[in-house]
Order: sequence, then C-alpha cells, then structure tokens
Amino acid sequence: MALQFQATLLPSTLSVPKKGNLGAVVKEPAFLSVSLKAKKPSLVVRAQVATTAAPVASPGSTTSRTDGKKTLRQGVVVITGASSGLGLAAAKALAETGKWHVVMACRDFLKAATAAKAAGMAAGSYTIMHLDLASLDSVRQFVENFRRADMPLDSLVCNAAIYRPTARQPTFTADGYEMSVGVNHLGHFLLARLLMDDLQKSDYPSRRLIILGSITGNSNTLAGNVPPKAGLGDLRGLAGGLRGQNGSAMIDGAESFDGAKAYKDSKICNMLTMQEFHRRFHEETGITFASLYPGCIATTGLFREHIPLFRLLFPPFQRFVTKGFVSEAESGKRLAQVVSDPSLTKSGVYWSWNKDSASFENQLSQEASDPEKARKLWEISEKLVGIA
Ligand code: NDP
Ligand code: PMR
Repeated sequence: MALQFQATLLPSTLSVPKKGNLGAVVKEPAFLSVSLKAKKPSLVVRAQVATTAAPVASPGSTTSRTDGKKTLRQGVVVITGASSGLGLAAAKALAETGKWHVVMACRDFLKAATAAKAAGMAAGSYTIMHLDLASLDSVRQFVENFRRADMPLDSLVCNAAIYRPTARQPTFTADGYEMSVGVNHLGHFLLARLLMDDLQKSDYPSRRLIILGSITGNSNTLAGNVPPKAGLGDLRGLAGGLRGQNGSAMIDGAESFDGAKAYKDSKICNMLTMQEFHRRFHEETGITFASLYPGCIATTGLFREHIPLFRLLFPPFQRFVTKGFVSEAESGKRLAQVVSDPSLTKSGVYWSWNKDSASFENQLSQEASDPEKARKLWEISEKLVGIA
C-alpha cells in the first residue's frame, strides 16, 4: 500500500506493472496530469497507475509445474467503480482467491486506495488505474494506460454507476451528455468497445464482459413498476444527443428531466448493450457476455444523493418487507461468480439469485430484451462516443 501512495503523490513518475513481473514496479515518465476531485483542486495526481508489491502469481504467464502439467495463470479482471459497494466487494472476493489480479478502474484514486486497504485486500493482488466515465477522453486514456501496463485482459466488469434520484435538473459529462446515461451507459459503451480487442487477444480459457443491470429497469417485476418507470421510447432524446438545451436530456425525449428515471433508463441500456454484444460478437470470439441483478444492496453509496429518510428506511424495508436485501459481501460473491465460476459461461444471460443464493437465468422485460431497440441503441451510441 505504501507504494500506492508513493505512486500517487510522486510528481513525475508513473508506476506500471510489466507483464510477467507485476511485483517489480517500473517507473516511467509521467505523461498525464489528472485532478483527483473537483472538491480538491489543489491535489493533482501525475501518476495514474499504481500496483502493490509481490503478486501471488504473474498475470499473463502460464506457470509450469514440476509434474509437467500447466497451471492456469492468474487472470486479470478490470472492474469499474471498484472503490465502493458492489465493485469493491467483488474486487476483494476475486483477489482473495489468488486466481485473479484485479484492476480497479476508479475516478477517485485515493478513495480507491483507502478502500482497498480498509477492505483488507492483499498487497500485490490489485492495481488501481484512473478512469472517469464522465469523460470519453478519460476512457480512451484509461485504455491507453492499461495497454502500457502490458497486462492481458481476461474479464471486464462494467460496474460503476451514479443515481441522482432527487435531481430535477440534468448535469452533464465532459462531452455534454446527461450524466446518468453518460456515465452508466455511454462511458461503459466506449470502454467495452475499445477493450474488445484486448479481450479477444487473451488466451484465458473463459473471457467475459459483464455489464451490471438491475431489477428496476425491468418492468416485468414489481420493483420495475415503482414510479418513475423506465422506458426508452423511440430513443429520440438520445439521438438528439441528450443535451438538454435544444433537445431533451432524457432518452425518450421527455421535456422534463427526472433523475430517477434517467438511472433506470441507463440500466435498460446496460442490459440491451450486453445482448447486442452477444449477438454481434459471441459466435465469432467465444467471449461470454452477461448481465446481472445482484440483489438489493441497500447500503451502498448508490443512494448517497437520496433524502436522509430514504437512506434510513430503505435497508430495513428491503431486508424485512421485500426480502430482496443482500449484503455488500454477498453481492460481491455473486458478481465474482459471474466473472469466474466455470458453470456461468453461458453468453447473453441476465443472472439473478434465488432465496437460497443460487444463480438462475432470469427473464428480462420486453423492452430490455428488444433486439431492434438494442440495435438502434448501439448505432446511436456509436455516434455519440465517436466510433461510428
Ligand atoms: P456505489 O455507489 O457503491 O458504487 C458505484 C461506483 O461507481 C463507485 O465506485 C463510484 O466511484 C463509481 N463511479 C461513479 N461515477 C463514476 C465515474 N464518473 N467514473 C468512474 N467511476 C464512477 O454503488 P453500487 O455498488 O450499489 O453500484 C454498483 C453497480 O451495481 C451499479 O451498476 C448499480 O447500477 C448496480 N446495482 C446496484 C444495486 C443496489 O441495490 N445497490 C441493485 C442493482 C444493480 P466513487 O467511489 O468515486 O463515487
Ligand atoms: Mg424498490 C420485490 C420488491 C422490490 C425489490 C426487489 C426492490 C428492489 N424494490 C421492491 C419494491 C418496492 N420498491 C416497492 C413496493 C416500493 C414502493 C414503496 C419501492 C420503492 C423504491 C424506491 C423509492 N425502491 C427503490 C427506490 C429507489 O430509489 C431505488 C431505485 O429505484 O434506485 C434506482 C429502489 C430499489 N428497489 C429495489 C432496488 C434493487 C432498488 C435500487 C435499484 C437499482 O440499483 O437499480
């Protein structure tokens, strides 16, 4: 951990783990400066990438045993938004197995470092890299940094999200898109598209791209019918660029902004995107594409912008009334299963868990499984992130 802070605060060095030798931290000239947080303008980080010392095994290289059999090398998984909640719990669960090296792709470097340490993640089991999904430049820079680190990519988890339930006015990403859809969908869409090349190059036996979905984006459930209901309409607002000023900040083109609906809409986008990836790439590449509803993790930072009364009552309501509550640790194990369990290799699936915490293939709502809408969403999103 000492190394992380060293790398974070050193003004002109960049620590990059090299393939097959993650333990040795190589210093290279810094090429970027990144402000850590808007609230801390004076703190500027030049080193964006830091790993801890002495990994259990070397990601990227297959180790040979004395009996001649090959041992599966350590896998490398990138998890966005691993600084809290589900992402952090899954990072910990995967790192603890010793089978995975976790790249924590986070917007707040120091928060991620502190969270990993507080969670008891072993030195050497993870690398923190800066990623702000609210900026497409940052997404591209992350991909460049990841490639410079010369690690294979075996699994990508698009987990980060923001939820702005009380917002009546939209806020916008660096590229001018409404923030919830910009971060939860568009940032991840570009990231996943760019990293497909890296996933395809991996020699790992089961490569996976996982995008978090949710029950609240599925109108075939009770939770999905709590107002405001998700709905993308004909995507006219998205096609108009979600700008808010001369058009709409909502995907369906609605005149007024609704922060809670914008989040739920973004979750439909996440689930549709996973299926479109599956249709376009699974057969050709063998990569597994999956989404999931991990359960109601009512204690996470996702609800940080909700009113205090909601934050007080929501966990007991989910625990005792709906019985949909799941702890952060349990949800982390669920996501870790989708990353690495040999029985969850089926592609195009939306996983959920029953009362006994057994996984099953869940049904998506009609809209969240509409192939025509998925295609249209894909094409508009390509234009918005500049890869059309
Ligand atoms: P948290 O708020 O705890 O975690 C969200 C993570 O996303 C944080 O690490 C946050 O970073 C990160 N993040 C936010 N904005 C950005 C950005 N611009 N760039 C990079 N990272 C960003 O929420 P959860 O753990 O609950 O949510 C994780 C996923 O699980 C989400 O996709 C959510 O939709 C899904 N989910 C959650 C459910 C729940 O009940 N909680 C239910 C169903 C699905 P920072 O720490 O810096 O804020
Ligand atoms: Mg919901 C089986 C019932 C169930 C489940 C599993 C959830 C999950 N919720 C259920 C029911 C209800 N909720 C009911 C009956 C109500 C009305 C009292 C209700 C209300 C409610 C609110 C106000 N629920 C919420 C909110 C939120 O602000 C959360 C949200 O929509 O975030 C987008 C939420 C959630 N309920 C869930 C889950 C998992 C959430 C968080 C959603 C997510 O991350 O997608």
